[in-house]
Amino acid sequence: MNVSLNEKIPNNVNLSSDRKLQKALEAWLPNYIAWWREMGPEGFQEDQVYLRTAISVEKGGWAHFDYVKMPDYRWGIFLSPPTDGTTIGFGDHMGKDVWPTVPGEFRKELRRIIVTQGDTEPASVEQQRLLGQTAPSLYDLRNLFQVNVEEGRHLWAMVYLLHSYFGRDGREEAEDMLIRRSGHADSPRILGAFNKPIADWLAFFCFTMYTDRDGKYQLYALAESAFDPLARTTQFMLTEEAHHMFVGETGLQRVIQRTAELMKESPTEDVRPLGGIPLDIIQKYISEWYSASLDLFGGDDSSNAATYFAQGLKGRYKESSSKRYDDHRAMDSVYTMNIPNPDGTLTSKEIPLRRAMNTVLQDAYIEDCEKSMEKWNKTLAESGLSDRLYLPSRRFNRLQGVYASHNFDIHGELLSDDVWEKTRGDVLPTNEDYEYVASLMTPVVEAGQFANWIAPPKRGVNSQPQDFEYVRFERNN
Ligand code: BYC
Ligand code: FE
Ligand code: FE
Repeated sequence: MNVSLNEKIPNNVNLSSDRKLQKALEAWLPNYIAWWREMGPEGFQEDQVYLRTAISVEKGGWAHFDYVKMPDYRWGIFLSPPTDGTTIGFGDHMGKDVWPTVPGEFRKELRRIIVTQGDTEPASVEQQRLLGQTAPSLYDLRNLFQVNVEEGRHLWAMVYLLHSYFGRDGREEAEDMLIRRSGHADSPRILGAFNKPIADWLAFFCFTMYTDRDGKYQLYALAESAFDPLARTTQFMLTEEAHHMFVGETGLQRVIQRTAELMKESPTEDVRPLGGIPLDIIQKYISEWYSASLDLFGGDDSSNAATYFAQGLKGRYKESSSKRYDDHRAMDSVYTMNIPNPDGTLTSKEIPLRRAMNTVLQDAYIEDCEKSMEKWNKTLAESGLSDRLYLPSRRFNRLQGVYASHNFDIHGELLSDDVWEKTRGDVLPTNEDYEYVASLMTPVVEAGQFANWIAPPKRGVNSQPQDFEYVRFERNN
């Protein structure tokens, strides 16, 4: 597949052959850069960062590492190569050829999915824009910026689809992507978790662990879409996404490891006097971001989800690329779900499988989250501690879906409003918890040094040594 790296917008979609599209995207480019300068990492725009850039889509060969100033990052448009004779793998049109363009009858749904996906990408950059100022090391600072520039590229990926296939409406949607703001009272981002502040690095690791991981599952669900350009765009995004989850999972692992070390050093296992983050605060942050991320799957019983599946727009996790599912029409099956009655008691109900597709995707996500939890608990066990971390019940602290109607505790038991209000500070971070974590967030900018509350990583980026200068400060400090 032909890769053009020297054009204004690097791409492998032969952009120069479509003058009108190229002009439209080149007109959007300066608006994007203006947004990046205003809402991207604050205070680091002139520094040299050791970043990987996508330069091709071949397996293993796409990541190029070098120093770059973030506003000069080569945000490109890359789709995985087409495969001949691909057919639709699920839903009502199964077996027919995939669509190279958007069929008129599915335009509205596809636009909505692409806009919702696209909106999350700049949102996360906005949420993380101040974190550079308190990074626990140059290694972590660089990883933050890597995640940020790649989320910027994911926005490009969705904007390319909007510009190419949705005409004037698409161009307007692309403009709006740069107008909404995370947490803004009048024009917020679309989904809940993308309007929450990410105020400290523990929240950042939870976000990349749990919220980026929702991204992984949503992208997998789109990676086999009947709309082929969407499928191939999301396939390539998934190669970058893997790093975001690495940052989250290993970030939390390093915090937990350091806390375990400090607990062993402390006569009372209290890590506060030693400047560590207590396990119960780590647990509360996990519970907060895990439950907020479960909300991103949408309604548990959803007619939208049924429509998307029927039309072949959105499948399950590795729908037909794995052996997970053998019935790709999902017409006659049911999914059994515990649904709250008006009084909050639960009744087991069967709902048509297609309507439960958000929950089925969420099941795969939860399985994945449990694996990371096991790894972290192994770290605690190996340190000789009996404490364990856990994932709360999927009913806990929900704002979307069937469980949003009542309060459920971490075990999934019903709570009255009164008891919930009295006990929420035991299971979710309090202002004091946030303040304590904030008090530890002093920046560490010497190469090879790490803040006291986090263990160093096992290895450097791209096999670089531990004391590698991942960020070269160019400004006059
Ligand atoms: N907050 O049928 P329903 C990522 C709305 S993350 C606010 O229940 P549906 C990333 C919904 O819009 C992945 N509103 O849900 C991670 C609808 O509103 P309207 C992002 C919510 O449509 C980190 C109503 O509730 N990608 O990439 O089946 C860093 C009822 O809809 C929420 C996608 O999400 C919420 N949490 O499913 C960077 C994929 N949940 O229309 C990036 C594209 C639901 O009635 N999106 N609502 O006003 C979708 O596939 C679906 O829209 C959803 C919702 C899964 C989000
Ligand atoms: Fe992304
Ligand atoms: Fe991501």
